[in-house]
Amino acid sequence: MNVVQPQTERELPPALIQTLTRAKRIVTLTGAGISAESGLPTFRDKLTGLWTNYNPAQLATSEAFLREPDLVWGWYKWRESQMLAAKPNAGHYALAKMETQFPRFDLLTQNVDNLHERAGSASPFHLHGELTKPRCFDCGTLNAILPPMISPEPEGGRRINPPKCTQCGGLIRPGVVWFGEPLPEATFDAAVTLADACDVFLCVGTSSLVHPAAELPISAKRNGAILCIINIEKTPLDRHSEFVLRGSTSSILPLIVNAMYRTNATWP
Ligand code: BJW
Ligand code: ZN
Repeated sequence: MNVVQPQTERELPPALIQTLTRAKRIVTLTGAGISAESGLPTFRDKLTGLWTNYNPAQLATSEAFLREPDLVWGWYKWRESQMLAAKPNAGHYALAKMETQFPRFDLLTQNVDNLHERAGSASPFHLHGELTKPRCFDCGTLNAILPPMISPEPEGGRRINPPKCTQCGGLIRPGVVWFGEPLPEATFDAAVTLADACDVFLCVGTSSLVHPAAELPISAKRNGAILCIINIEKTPLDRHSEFVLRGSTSSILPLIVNAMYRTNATWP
């Protein structure tokens, strides 16, 4: 485990840049930390995390939705309004750039905010769904008629009744994966295959506490990948990783891209 806090390109471990440049396949897994500097709260941060003020069991489970659908739908509408107002940051743009420069670069994300796409990433694998894709709780039909909520919502949301499914009358639910629910099967299977075949696995802005996503880097490592963590805090994966870069994704990812491709680009 090699822990560094790089402020400049020169402070990046040369062995990391060499490893990345030589890699045939790179897989990156992102979490809420990459969107934190776009103004979206993470989940578990002690001061600003979403779950400092809200109880996940009350909001991020199907039982909660069935018990109080208006509370849960309203909370997600508030989150959606935050996401629509947010802009991708330099970390998102750096990953989009890597994807265009690197022959085989796959992006797995636990985030539901679509900021990777808005930064130009072509087709990230959405392990925990997408907030912009609500669907029927009962029959799964995608709810295409809902316009995105762009009006600001009060902090924490308000009670809003979810719309009804036009096919079966069931409740429309947020398009995310809640605790106790399986991840989208084809997406997760593809993620496992990619993780197990990559040379380098980057874990970016995730606490690595939520399963089964947290198993992907471990599985990649078991299959011979080099692990690299980018995070402002320690994570349980650090001790398994060859490289631990301590710092914000919006500063470190651009440093890596500039070092790999010998550019001096500035990032929005
Ligand atoms: C920065 C930064 C900056 C900040 N720069 N860094 C095995 C063991 C134990 C438990 C389980 C297990 N297998 C399954 C479970 C149960 C459960 C689970 O994992 N529980 C654990 C919490 C203990 N998992 C599940 O229930 C999953 N389903 C499942 O396993 O189903 C099985 C099944 C099979 C067949 C039939 C039925 C069931 C589903 C998990 C779904 C997770 N959903 C959520 C909510 C999504 C919707 C929403 O947005 O509301 O997904 S939970 C939440 O956590 C969200 C995130 O995607 C996920 C991960 O969080 P993330 O992204 O890592 O955020 P944080 O806040 O934790 O961390 C942010 C990090 O960024 C921190 O490290 C900061 O330091 C860092 N950071 N700013 C760099 N600027
Ligand atoms: Zn339906």
